[in-house]
Amino acid sequence: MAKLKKKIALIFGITGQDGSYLAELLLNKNYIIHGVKRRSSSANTERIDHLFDSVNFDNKNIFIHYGDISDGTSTLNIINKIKPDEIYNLAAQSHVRVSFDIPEYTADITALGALRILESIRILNLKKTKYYQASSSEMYGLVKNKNSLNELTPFHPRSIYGVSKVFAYHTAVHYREAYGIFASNGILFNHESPRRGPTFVTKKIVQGLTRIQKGIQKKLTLGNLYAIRDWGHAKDYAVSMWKILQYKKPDDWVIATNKENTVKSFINSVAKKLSMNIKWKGKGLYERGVDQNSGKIIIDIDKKHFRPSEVDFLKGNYSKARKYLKWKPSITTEKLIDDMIEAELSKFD
Ligand code: NAP
Ligand code: G4F
Repeated sequence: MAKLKKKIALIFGITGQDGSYLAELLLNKNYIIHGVKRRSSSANTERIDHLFDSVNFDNKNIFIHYGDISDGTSTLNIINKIKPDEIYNLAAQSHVRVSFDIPEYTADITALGALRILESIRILNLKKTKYYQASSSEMYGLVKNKNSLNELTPFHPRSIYGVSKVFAYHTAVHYREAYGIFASNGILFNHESPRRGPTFVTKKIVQGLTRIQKGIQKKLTLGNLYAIRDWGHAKDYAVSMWKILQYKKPDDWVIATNKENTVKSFINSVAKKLSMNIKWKGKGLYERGVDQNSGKIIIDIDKKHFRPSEVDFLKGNYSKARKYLKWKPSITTEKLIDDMIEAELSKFD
């Protein structure tokens, strides 16, 4: 019997949270993976180092290339060399708060980076290459009606990160319509994991409270405690990315859990699991979380962590993905928190 040709995937953003889970998934599906890594002064490959372990993964199936999506020539050259079956564009300046400090850079990477990849596919006339765009619930921004958001809800971004993601979203739709490229958007709501970057709120909370419990940190300083988010697990969301590119036609898909939590309720859940009893006092910038066991203030607020314009509410309706992609989240927020706490505690073993 003829051997089936292995599929080739190219992942921009392979060193990030999602890139690492996606690479694991695709290696297990017998893909050949190419990942693009930008140059940095330290290795910055902690999330993918285990993939080169020849016992668990066949390390002949994964290759890393230096590149940067701010550099159109290198992007085109990599795509030309590999001619992948699937391109996953997960690369971005992905921190919303930081996008207020470096708006031009954020737009260059998060918006124009997507354009550079899609232009490369067009110029190289790669008819069979499918493109996945990591779109974001941050595109919804100012939500008027606090119902679950779906593929038809209008966008009103509240940061240059959100504006850039809207550009990249429409660029993918445009290349689909104008040039017939298989370009799909996954509109992913917040997803977290033990591999989440340390300045995103869930990881900051889990890491901070764990360290406070272990006596190596005194206080956790946060911003807006009342934003509502729909938090899923990155491992589940990597599966959705792959399913989106296996669907019979390119399309746009909301991926979410359809559950809502405030930042404060997330803190309370983490604290409870760590057997910490936090009592809340004060309001606004003077709100404090007091540890009932020690009587000490362990959480306070600093206005530097607020954004000039906030996204107050995000909850996603993933019915379309459930119906057509047969995708649904398998990991609850509670289990996500357990996973994140376990990973933090294991650092003390
Ligand atoms: P992440 O951990 O911040 O990873 C971003 C990746 O992009 C990293 O590998 C990063 O490389 C790479 N990157 C940044 N600038 C680059 C450049 N100029 N050229 C090439 N690569 C570059 O983000 P994530 O949470 O995995 O998210 C993946 C994607 O989904 C992002 O596009 C994000 O905006 C989007 N998204 C995320 C969520 C979420 O809740 N996590 C929700 C919706 C959409 P370094 O490792 O060198 O920094
Ligand atoms: O964890 P966050 O920084 O995530 P945010 O802004 O929702 O963005 C994440 O999800 C998007 C999907 O909707 C992605 F596209 C994006 O790439 C990123 O992964 O903040 C969550 C909420 C915000 O309302 C923020 O104001 O937590 C609030 N918050 C309160 N204190 C804080 C803090 N956020 C951070 N990062 N740090 C704080 O101290």
